[in-house]
Amino acid sequence: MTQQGARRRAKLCLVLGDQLTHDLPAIQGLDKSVDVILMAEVREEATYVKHHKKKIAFIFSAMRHFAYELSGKGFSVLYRKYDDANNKGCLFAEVAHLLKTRDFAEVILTFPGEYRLYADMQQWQAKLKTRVTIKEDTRFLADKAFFTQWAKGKKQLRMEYFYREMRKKHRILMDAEQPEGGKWNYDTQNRNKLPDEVQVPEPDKFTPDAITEEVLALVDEQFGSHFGDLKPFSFAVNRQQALVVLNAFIEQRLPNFGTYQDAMKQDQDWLFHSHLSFYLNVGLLTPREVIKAAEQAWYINAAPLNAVEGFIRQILGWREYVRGLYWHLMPDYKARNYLSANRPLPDFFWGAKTRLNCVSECVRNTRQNAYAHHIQRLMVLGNFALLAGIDPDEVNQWYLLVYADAFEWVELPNVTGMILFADGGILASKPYAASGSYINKMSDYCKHCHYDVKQKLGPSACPFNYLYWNFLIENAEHFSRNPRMSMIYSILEKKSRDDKQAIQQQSTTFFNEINLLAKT
Ligand code: FAD
Ligand code: DLZ
Ligand code: SF4
Repeated sequence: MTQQGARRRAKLCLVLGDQLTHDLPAIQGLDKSVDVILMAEVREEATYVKHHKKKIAFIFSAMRHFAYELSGKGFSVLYRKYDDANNKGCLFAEVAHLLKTRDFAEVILTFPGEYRLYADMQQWQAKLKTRVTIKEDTRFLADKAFFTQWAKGKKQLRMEYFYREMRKKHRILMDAEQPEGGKWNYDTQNRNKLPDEVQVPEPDKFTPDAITEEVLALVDEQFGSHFGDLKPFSFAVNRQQALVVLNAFIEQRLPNFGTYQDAMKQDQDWLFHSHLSFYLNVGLLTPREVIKAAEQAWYINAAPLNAVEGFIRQILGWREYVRGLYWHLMPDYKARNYLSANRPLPDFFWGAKTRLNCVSECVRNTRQNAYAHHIQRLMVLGNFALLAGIDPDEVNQWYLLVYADAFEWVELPNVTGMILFADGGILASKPYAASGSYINKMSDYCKHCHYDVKQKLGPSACPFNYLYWNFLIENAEHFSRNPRMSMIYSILEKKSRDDKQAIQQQSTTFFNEINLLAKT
């Protein structure tokens, strides 16, 4: 009852699958006695790309657990399951249907994570003939206006400088006006291979409860043609479990996070990474609490500065930066293809056999877990997509659907900007291109490979070796004058014409046979 004694007209609050946070802006200020929260599992969100089965199961199960928690707190929650007979198939239709059946004064939303949905939501008020309010998503530490202000007048938008501003603004790892330890960045200490004798802690696994089991059966039935293994399923699906993962990371993995951040190892899918991106991106954890937990570990001497700074940089720096960049540059950003790359994605990205052991391992990890760690995404799969000149649309679609942490605000800048250089250098000052020797330096993959990483040309040569030089030759017009690439182009200059021709010939043969090789 309002002060006047009359019941005020209800608000309808829509909570999306990646907005599972109790103090979400749209939920704050709701009146439990009148307002209604709607959550809906819908075909449009589950199939606009054919998400990995595990990703759909994770999101649906986390949504259902969150809806129960909201009900337990006294909210009136309407939850539409995917297989409800009345399911309308898309978020707009679910909202429109409710407005027809009940009287609502306003629809309240939190800013979505993808431009396509934001563009759609901007039409809702006119179409629904009801006030629609979209609230800023305050779970991020940099709002869109802050990023725009920072970007204003800058020719280059480098993450490192944004990150320093964020450290100062939020007073993270700061000693008065100086960075703790005297340096902003400790990456030079973070490039070690993982020695055999170092034991990697087992990641936390959660046994599916009745809610998750029901979702697993649903996903098995409805999304059988989607990529990826549904089982075993052991993700955290509620905040309490996500906090267990966070605490275990801080205690068991964070101390080694920095040192082995770039390492890769055969059959080791999780290493010393945090595996928190799933939970951060759907809202079960907030970036603030994760950053604070890591910072605290340094202050109590539970983890070294290279690890803590390196980890915090990923969240306070990269995560906030890519989101800022996304909203600053969309929708044009999505259409970028600076290098005019146009090859189709090879079959082995979908699990067909390949002799490239590093690629095969990273795709296996991705298929089984809907996860791969950063260096696998960047320096194996991403590096291959860059060197092979794969069409950015195809690469973006693949990354968006295969990873359980993938939403366009974070996926697109990492693919278009970081791995493909398709934005022409807005995100990166030079392409992350590398030959087989980088992969050999950071992993043991080459030991298990059909190819020989030491050979540059010939049938046994590691394809990354000749594809790397081929990439530099083919894209000389774009990169030969880049000061950060002058050394590598001077080495290329010294190669004979015959050598360059041989590199190009073997690369052409490789591309011609790319899907045939997969079958042998
Ligand atoms: P950790 O290595 O433990 O890092 C800690 C946290 O830092 C992550 O949980 C994540 O929140 C953040 N982070 C680290 N690197 C980045 C980055 N480059 N951009 C944004 N946040 C970062 N991350 C996603 O969350 N979703 C994606 O769809 C996604 N797509 C990617 C695509 C490509 C091509 C590349 C190169 C990277 C992508 N990343 C993406 C970034 C990064 O690979 C993942 O965040 C990370 O592997 C998740 O595992 P983790 O939680 O164990 O990360
Ligand atoms: C990813 C996803 C999936 C698979 N399914 C749903 C869904 O059924 N209902 C929903 O509200 N959200 C889902 N999501 C998350 C949305 O796609 C996500 O909110 C938007 O892409 C914006 O980031
Ligand atoms: Fe990958 Fe080349 Fe090493 Fe094989 S030899 S694992 S293809 S880098």
